Amino acid sequence: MKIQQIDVWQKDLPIAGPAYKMALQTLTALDTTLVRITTDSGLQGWGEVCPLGPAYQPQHAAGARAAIGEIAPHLLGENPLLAEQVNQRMHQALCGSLYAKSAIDMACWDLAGKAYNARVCDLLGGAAREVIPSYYAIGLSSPEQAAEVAVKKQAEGFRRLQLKVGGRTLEEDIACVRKVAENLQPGTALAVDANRGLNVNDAIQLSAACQDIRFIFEQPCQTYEQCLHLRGKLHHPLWLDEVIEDINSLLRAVRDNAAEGFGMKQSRIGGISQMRTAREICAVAGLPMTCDDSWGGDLVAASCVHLGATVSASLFAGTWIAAPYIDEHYDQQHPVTLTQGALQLPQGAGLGVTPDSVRLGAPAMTFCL
Ligand code: 0XW
Ligand code: MG
Repeated sequence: MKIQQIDVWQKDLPIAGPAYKMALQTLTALDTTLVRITTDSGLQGWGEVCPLGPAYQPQHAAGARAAIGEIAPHLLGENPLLAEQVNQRMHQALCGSLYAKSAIDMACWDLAGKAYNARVCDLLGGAAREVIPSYYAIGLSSPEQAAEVAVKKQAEGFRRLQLKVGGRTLEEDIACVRKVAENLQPGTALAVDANRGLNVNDAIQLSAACQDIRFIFEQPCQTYEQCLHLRGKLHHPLWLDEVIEDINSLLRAVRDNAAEGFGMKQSRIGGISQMRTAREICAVAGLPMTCDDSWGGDLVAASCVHLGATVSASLFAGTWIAAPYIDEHYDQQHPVTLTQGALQLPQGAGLGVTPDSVRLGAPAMTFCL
């Protein structure tokens, strides 16, 4: 099998409802990139990458398309079923830009599923579950608003909530954590996620002020070193997210005993192939993880659900998807949707989601043999 053609689409993803507010970013719309690989056998595989705006991490939508444009000509004629070889060719064509490469990697896994008539989760070792627990991220808001969302989302079936903090006074953060905690049902887990928005002092003080409340403290400070400095000074398990930029940084964090868990975003580390490695590292280290991404539509969502399905129950903390903030589905017949706070594994070969290319319109770029 050979890659015959690579098509690339740009698509706007306006946020349905209020802006998505985190410590260092407020978002009202996202810009996503869809990739379709067509092979000489006629099979097609799809991928997607959607950075969380241009300032969240060293990734941005136009950069993803530019990187894919640099890489694509070097992939024509390659066998997409040889994922490792495709990744090596991508690294030979372009250094870095793992997020952009994740869309190509995803399309190769989608293709492999179609070629072997298997779901991506089955190619990854099999699904430990067919219904994958999700979690809901409560954006920066007042204590009352955050508590209201917490009550509503638990009523919808979510059993893990992530509360955004940071980028405001410590008192506001403490008040929000306490108010949400008062409204947690027994069995609902809480993650307090600063998205790097706290300094070391405030992180220590927030943990101390809320030491009577059970939560995991996710990515409190800007840098790996600042988070490492917190070790032994917090009253809560520390999870890392944004600073885990690739497999090597995950290995370093495990070696340094830097965290009790990880908020993993598949595009940041390079896609499904890399997330499979991250899953194995976390399993060996006995450290829990989420299977998320920064943003994205049905393709990203399906990829995260397939990955989440394969993480062992004792180490799986949930799969977040952006669907609650997106008004449309790429594949009307097989949308990836939330039900009772959980996600149904897409059925069908590969990702189980096939965007309607007619609705997408003309590709922004096409590369062909
Ligand atoms: C909640 N997420 C997985 C979605 C947003 O991209 C932020 C992210 C996080 O946990 O930081
Ligand atoms: Mg996070």
